[in-house]
Amino acid sequence: MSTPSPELQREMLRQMQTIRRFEERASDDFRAGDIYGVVHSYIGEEAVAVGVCAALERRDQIISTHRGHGHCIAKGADLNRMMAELYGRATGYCKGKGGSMHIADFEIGMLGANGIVAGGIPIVTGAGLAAQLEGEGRVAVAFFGDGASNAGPFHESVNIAAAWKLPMIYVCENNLYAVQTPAAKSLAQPDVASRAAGYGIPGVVVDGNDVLAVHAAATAAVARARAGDGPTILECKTYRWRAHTERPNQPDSRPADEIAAWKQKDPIGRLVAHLQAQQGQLTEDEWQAMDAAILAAIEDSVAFAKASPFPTPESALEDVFAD
Ligand SMILES: Cc1ncc(C[n+]2csc(CCOP(=O)(O)OP(=O)(O)O)c2C)c(N)n1
Ligand SMILES: [Mg+2]
Repeated sequence: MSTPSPELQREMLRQMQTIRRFEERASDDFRAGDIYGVVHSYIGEEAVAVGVCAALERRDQIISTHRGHGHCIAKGADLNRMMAELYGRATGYCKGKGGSMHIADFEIGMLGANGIVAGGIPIVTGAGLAAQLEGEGRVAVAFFGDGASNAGPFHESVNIAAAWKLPMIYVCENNLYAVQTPAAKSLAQPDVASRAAGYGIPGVVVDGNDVLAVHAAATAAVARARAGDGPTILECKTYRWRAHTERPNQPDSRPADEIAAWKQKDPIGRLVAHLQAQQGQLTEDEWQAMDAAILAAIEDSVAFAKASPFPTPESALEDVFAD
């Protein structure tokens, strides 16, 4: 397993903690009524987005899901524009008209979140085809859940990507549930990655709460895609700590002891412990300072959002591409 440099490990820690602090604030502000639409928290799953995106270059492209803030942050999105979008302000990524599930930033290769389960997978497979036709070695990555893996667009996309050897990585975030439905009740086989055999491509299962393991597996899949050898299914076993959405009445029937057990496998705590166990790589003071800087950046993003205007009523008819 390739081990990333201490600098890259600290950067991955910083990104995971940024996602966690962003999500904590987004949940609080949504419950306070300051954020519109809905918020799906990525807390507990941070190692997947960060481990995969750390294996990518800026020019590589990703697509996200309804639970998309983590992917945006890991690909380098601007926190101010993200928070402003959640706050429905004109300075947001979609000028305040999209909200949490529609953040995109083509400049950094983030092709968008998507409120349609499995809806992003064919879109980013098209990006993989474009990358192949351009021939410059870019790769494309689909993030999607265990629930999405049971939808037709997943199978159609993987089939054509395998047949045409597209430079794709299909990253399944298997957090064991689709809303309230346990994966054990909806998947014919426990591992989504085992389906890769049906398409003649590699299927890899990895501990999705171990950012170093995710990064190593993603690095291998990216190398394969860049070399023209085609797609990989990378299944990351993980867990969301919070209910499906942040709505106050959101049901959550998952067993309390199961939630508690997964919190013991905290991806952030694990990397902190790993770095601190190696002399000089992260002192307690450095970790506290890193967290304080992240909290300050989140606070700044909220101040930016609150100081920004709402979109004008007339702007509702701008940026409309069909009527
Ligand atoms: C086509 C479609 N069907 C149903 C829904 C409602 N829905 C939103 S999220 C979700 C579950 C998705 O589960 P999974 O893919 O495992 O992602 P997770 O929420 O666990 O990250 C469902 C059914 C939807 N948004 N789109
Ligand atoms: Mg799921």
